[in-house]
This record gives sequence, structure tokens and C-alpha cells, in this order.
Amino acid sequence: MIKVLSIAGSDPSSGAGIQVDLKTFQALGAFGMAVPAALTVQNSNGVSGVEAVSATMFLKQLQSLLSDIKPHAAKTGMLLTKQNVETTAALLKKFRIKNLVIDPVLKSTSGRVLLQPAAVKALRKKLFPLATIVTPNLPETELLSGMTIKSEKDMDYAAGKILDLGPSYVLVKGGHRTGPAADTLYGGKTVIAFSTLRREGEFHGTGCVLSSAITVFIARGLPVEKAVEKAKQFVDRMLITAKPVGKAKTKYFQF
Ligand code: PXL
Repeated sequence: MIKVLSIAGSDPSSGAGIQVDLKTFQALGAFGMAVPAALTVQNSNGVSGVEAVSATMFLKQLQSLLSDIKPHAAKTGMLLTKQNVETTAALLKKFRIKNLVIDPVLKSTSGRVLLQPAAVKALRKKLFPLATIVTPNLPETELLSGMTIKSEKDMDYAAGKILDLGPSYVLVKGGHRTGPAADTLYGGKTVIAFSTLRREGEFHGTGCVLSSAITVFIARGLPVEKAVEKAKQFVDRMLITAKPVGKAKTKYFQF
């Protein structure tokens, strides 16, 4: 049995966050576990409140879980605070969790801060060195590299700056640009552009589902290139049947 862990925020509408991470783990046949790092007040219209889980409860959850069950792979999503980032890095290190996927969630689509500015440095310095792969979108790539990205060359350079922080791979998600939805995977000797057809509409939780699917495929022992390819195929299939579930037009994956 493949065991995987999500350390992320809660989305009560279950289109993003730990809830959709668990659905993705289940859909792909893994045993999913989840430690909430933060709560959001959220529905299909967006995020209207955020609060971190207390530092001691967050630490105790990870300590208790990891001292008992060792996941084959883990992912992080919304961590919100510097303390949560530092605790996550310390515990993943202590329990020698290999195969770490970091979705560096900074903001919600509606613009809410999901990682406080004071936590960004800790994410780059403490968590990125432990990562197998980091999966930023374009705005996140700009912030994490300290660069403005106007061309493909800029993107290559920015990805290099993120790789310098220690992860083995960076997947820059190009979904925020117009044109084909090309995501580019950068690694030691690898640059692979994955182009996917762009689907009509606004989708909720795409980044969470993608990083969770990558986590499962890496946990199964696939090389990162193959894990990303298969995860992208999975997301693309889920996009076809996504539907609005609330009052807003935003589409949710139907698991
Ligand atoms: O998709 C980013 C994201 C991740 N995690 C949680 C969220 C969101 C976006 O709103 O609420 C908990």
C-alpha cells in the first residue's frame, strides 16, 4: 500500500486544500493522510478568511503522525505562517521523509494571502532544499525568483534561480499566460515543456490536484518526468467533467 501525506490548508468547499488532496490520493489508489496547517473560510465565491492552526497543535499533529506512519511521499500546500514552514521543514527532516512535493501556494485566486510575507524566506531557505519538486505558477515563480518574467528566457532563468535553492526539479505552471497551457519542467539535465489544451472556464483547485497527483506517482517510484506527465494527464481528464457546485461559475473537479 502506498501512503501519502498532505500538509496544507482546509477548504470547506473541498475544491482545493487538504480535502481535494485526499480525494486525489483516493482516486489514484493511494492511502491518503492530511495534517491541516491552516483553516480558510471559503465557498465557490472565494476565500473570505484565513487562520493558522496553533503552532503547538500543528507540531503535535506532525510529530504524532510521523512517529507512527512513514509516508512514501508528502506534499505541502497552504502553510500560511513562517512558524508552520519551519515546523514542516524540521519534522520532514527529523523523520527523513523523502519524495517531497512543494506547491508554494502564495495567494488564492481571489487575492487572499495564503502564505504570509514573513514566511516566504523560510519557504525558500528551509523547505526548498528538502524538495524533490516545487510547482510554482508564473506569479509565484516571479516572487520566488525575485524576477519579472516577460519571455521564455526569463522563465528559464527564474527556474534556474529556484533550482539553486535546492529542489531537484521545478515545474513552472504556465496556465496564467495566454496561449497553450505549457508547463515547463526543469531539472538537472531536463527541460521538458508539457503542452495541454486550454479548457474553457475558471477552475478551482487545479494546482492542488496536480501536486497531489505528482505526489502519488512519485510515491509509486516513477521518475519525476513520468510522474509529472501522468499527473498532467490526470488533471486534464478531470478538467473535462468539472462543473460549478455553488453559486459562482468556478468549476470544481468531480471525484
Ligand atoms: O489553490 C490554492 C489553495 C490552496 N489551498 C487552500 C486554498 C487555496 C485557494 O483558495 O484555499 C486551502
